[in-house]
Order: sequence, then structure tokens, then C-alpha cells
Amino acid sequence: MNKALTGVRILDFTHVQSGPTCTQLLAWLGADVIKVERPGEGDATRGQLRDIPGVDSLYFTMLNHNKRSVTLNTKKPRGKQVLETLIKRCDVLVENFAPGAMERMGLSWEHIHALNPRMIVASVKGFGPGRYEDCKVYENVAQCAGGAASTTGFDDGPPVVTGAQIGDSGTGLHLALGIVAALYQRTHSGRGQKVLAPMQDAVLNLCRVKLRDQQRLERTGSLHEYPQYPDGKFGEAVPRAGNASGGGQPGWILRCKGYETDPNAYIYFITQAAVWPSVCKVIGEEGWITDEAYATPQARLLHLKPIFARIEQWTMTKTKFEAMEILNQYDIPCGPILSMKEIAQDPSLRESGTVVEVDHPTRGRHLTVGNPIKLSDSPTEVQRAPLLGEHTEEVLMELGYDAHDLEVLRADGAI
Ligand code: CAO
Repeated sequence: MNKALTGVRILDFTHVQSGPTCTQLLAWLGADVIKVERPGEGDATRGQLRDIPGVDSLYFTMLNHNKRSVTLNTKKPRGKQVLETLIKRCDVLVENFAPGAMERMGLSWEHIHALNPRMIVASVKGFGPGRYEDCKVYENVAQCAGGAASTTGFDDGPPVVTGAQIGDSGTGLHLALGIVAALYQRTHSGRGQKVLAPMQDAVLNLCRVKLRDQQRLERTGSLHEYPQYPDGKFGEAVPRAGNASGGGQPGWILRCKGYETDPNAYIYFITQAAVWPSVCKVIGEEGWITDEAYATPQARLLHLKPIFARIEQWTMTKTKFEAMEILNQYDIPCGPILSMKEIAQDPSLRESGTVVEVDHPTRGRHLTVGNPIKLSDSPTEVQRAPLLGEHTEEVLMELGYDAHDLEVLRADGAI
């Protein structure tokens, strides 16, 4: 069956996490993704955080599904020649090297564009043009520079980074969208273009609501849905909001039955205005439905702490799943705090193909996260990540190289 991106060939010159997540998505959407790696070592993540000696790590195998791996030393003239042949035959080159690395390899935009005017050259960098443009960047640097860390955590503690890889995988997603848009534009213009997704910018985009709050704070001097209101003080910048909801419906994380021994026996509880009477009924505070101190969302903002403390008295009598069951009957928005162990076993996520088991020749069966984007006419089949150089011969033969050429390239250390 044809997939959404069938016929699109991607030269995947990415490593670590941000670039690989982008090309993995494109592969899941049906593109032929050819990952170019250094002979002998490959993507550094193959050897990082290993749980089985000598076997490609889960870090690598979970970020490089559905790709083909070609080894190529692009700093050798013969290796560079092969790369240039690939450039002529591919639609998109994706890279996330440190700033300047592509140019040092002799692969400027002008050079690539001259070789293949239809090629889209897509890059992740830590920062866009400006004072930090030459910096190398990893996930948490982007979270800190993009506004996530200063707005995450509790008021009385230091900035905190989040477990969600918004700097790497978040930027990979942004880049993938840019690539698909550039491919669409090319169908009209016939030309390739540069696509850049800086990690700082992608994180800021995901922290958009906090820049919203910065401006609200500057105008009004306080943020009524933040835990600092009404007793605490606000400074000049958006403070850390603990577990407060980022939207207009107040929410908080509340303890459930078993929290003393289970670090994830918690539920996220949202006091959505539309279901306030139901919330009051469930917790046995029917009086709050008409009491003017609680009856309107505006009035409740003055009492969020005691309100959540009272709701917590109720949630502590239920497990998070029991509470979910009851609250859902009343359409009260809430969510259990799920551990990774619980998610790995979740039958619905397995059913939908978002949690998938795959086989691997040296690792054996392992769990992975499949494509979270579901297309009805382009279903995803998750395939294992390639071994280093597994497809070098296959791809070079497709490019027109013969057995003798391969021998020469091998003897030269170019593949
Ligand atoms: N053949 C020959 N050389 C190759 C090669 C190949 N197939 N593939 C890569 N190289 C070379 C590059 O040309 C570069 O050489 P020079 O330093 O001589 O120019 C070198 O390998 C290393 O590239 P790098 O500087 O990108 O790698 P690093 O490990 O030092 O830095 C990282 C890693 C991620 C900090 C950096 O790549 C970066 O800042 N990337 C942009 C931002 C980004 O994507 N960060 C997210 C990473 S995931 O957390």
C-alpha cells in the first residue's frame, strides 16, 4: 500500500535525538530514509546508555526505526563523492550537526543547491541567528534557553527541566512539519529551500502560554490562577506555577489512596466551571454550588488552595483509577498520573500501535513508542532500527556502484 510520503527519499545526516526523531517520523509516513553514519562508530547514541554490552542501545534503536543505514566517511574524497551522488538522488537532506560542521565538510547550501536545485536542506541548530548561533546545544540547554525551565517547578525551588524531550523531539517535530511544507511548496515552485528549526525557538513555541502570562503580569501585576495568588508576591517575570493549569480552568495534582508508598498515586484534577456543581456533589459540598464565595469561577480563584485541599480529602479515599471512574461519569476532566511501567502495559496504547514490541537481531524483542500521528490511509508499520552499515551495499548498488567500486571504497575506508 502506498504511504503518505511514498517516493520521497531522505538523506538522513542526523545524530543523537533531535534530527533522528524528525527523520523517524518521515520514515513512518512512508519516506525512504537513508541514514548516513561514520564507518566503525556510527551515531554516537548506538553506544550510549547501553543496557546490553556490544548491542545498539535503546537510545538508538528507539529513535531510528524504519531507516536504512549506510556507512560513509564524508571526509574522504571518495566518501564525499558517494554523498554527492546521494544528494543528487534524494529529495531532502536533514542534518543536526554543530554549527559550521556542514560547511567544514564542503557542504554549504550553495554547493548542495548547485548539485540538486530541488533538494530541501533541513537543519536543527541549538539557536537561530544571533549571539548564541555558534553554540552546541543539548536538550536541557534548549529547555533552559527557551523558557521552559524558568517556568517549571515550584516557587520556592530552583528552575526544573521536564522529562518530556521538548528540546530534541519537540524540535524534530517542528522540523518534520517544515520539511513536509517545503515538499508541498516544491510541487508548485520546482525548487528546494532551506528549513531551519532552532531548538530554543521550538521550546519557546511550546512555552507560548508563558509569554502570554508574562504580558498579563506586566499589565495587571498578578496572575490569579497561579498558586502565588492571593497570599504570595509576584515579581517581574512569570513565576514557576507548580502544578497549576496553564489554561483558564484551575487544576492541581492531588494525592490518592496509596500515595504513602506509591510515588504515582496521584490524579490531576480540573475544576472546570461547567461541571462545578458536579464537583461539589462528588465531594459532598453541595453548599458550595450556591455559596457566593464559591459559586463563580472568579470567586473561586480566591480560594483555590482550600478548594483543592477539600477535593483531596475525597481523592485520598480512592485509588487514582477509582477516582477516574467516578469523575468521568460526571464529565469532570481529570487524569491519572501514570508511571512508565503502567504506560508500557496499557492495553489501549498497545492496541493503537503507540506502544509497540519489535524484534531486533542482536537485542531481541523490545518495547518502543510507535507513530503517535495516525493517518487513515497511511498506517504505520514500525520496523526495527538498522544495524550500522546494514544497507551500505544495497543503497550503493541502487546508486549504480558495482562490486568492484565497493571494494575500492572499502579499501579506502570511505564506507
Ligand atoms: N563522516 C565523516 N565525518 C563525519 C561524519 C561522517 N559520516 N558524520 C559526522 N562527521 C563529523 C562532522 O563533520 C564533525 O566534524 P568537525 O567537527 O571536524 O566539523 C564531527 O563529526 C562532529 O560533529 P558535531 O560537532 O555535530 O558532533 P558533537 O558530538 O561534537 O556535538 C551536538 C553534538 C549535538 C552538541 C552538536 O551536533 C549540535 O550542537 N547539534 C545541533 C543541535 C542539536 O541537534 N542538538 C541536539 C542533539 S540531541 O540532544
